[in-house]
Amino acid sequence: MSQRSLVLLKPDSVRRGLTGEIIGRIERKAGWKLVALELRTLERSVLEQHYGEHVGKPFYEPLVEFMASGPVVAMVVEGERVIEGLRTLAGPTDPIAAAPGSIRGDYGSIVRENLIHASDSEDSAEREIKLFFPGLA
Ligand code: RTP
Ligand code: MG
Repeated sequence: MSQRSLVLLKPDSVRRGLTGEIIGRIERKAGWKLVALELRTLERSVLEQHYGEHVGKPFYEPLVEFMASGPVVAMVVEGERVIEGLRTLAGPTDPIAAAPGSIRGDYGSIVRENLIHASDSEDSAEREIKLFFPGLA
């Protein structure tokens, strides 16, 4: 089942020079490919839509501030079961709970600065791809 997922390499990934390493892991997954990729500093309005489900939570404001603090790499990845696969590759939200071998498990220690976002469902993927790459066929 071929799917598409929206991935953001968060500002900590870009600042720490980890984007090549992370993109490489994604590209090496058999049958997955990049169909869009851009380095972009996100407007608050885009982040408010992207993280709308978290409005009102205590971590919301610092999260939006962090995500706007520098450029991110936004991309769309296409391939077999890519939504579940990218969540597995990323590891759980808390990098300390994430297994070594996962991106968050290998490189993170702070919940907010957990390196990568990947769509969590087909509905989220559709909404997020429209938000970040409205022109993508
Ligand atoms: P994401 O949406 O970024 O892919 O991450 P996720 O699904 O694994 O986690 P989610 O629950 O959607 O939370 C979104 C992002 O908010 C930050 N966060 N901070 N307690 C905290 O300080 C806290 N909880 C969440 C993380 O950056 C998380 O990825
Ligand atoms: Mg999420």
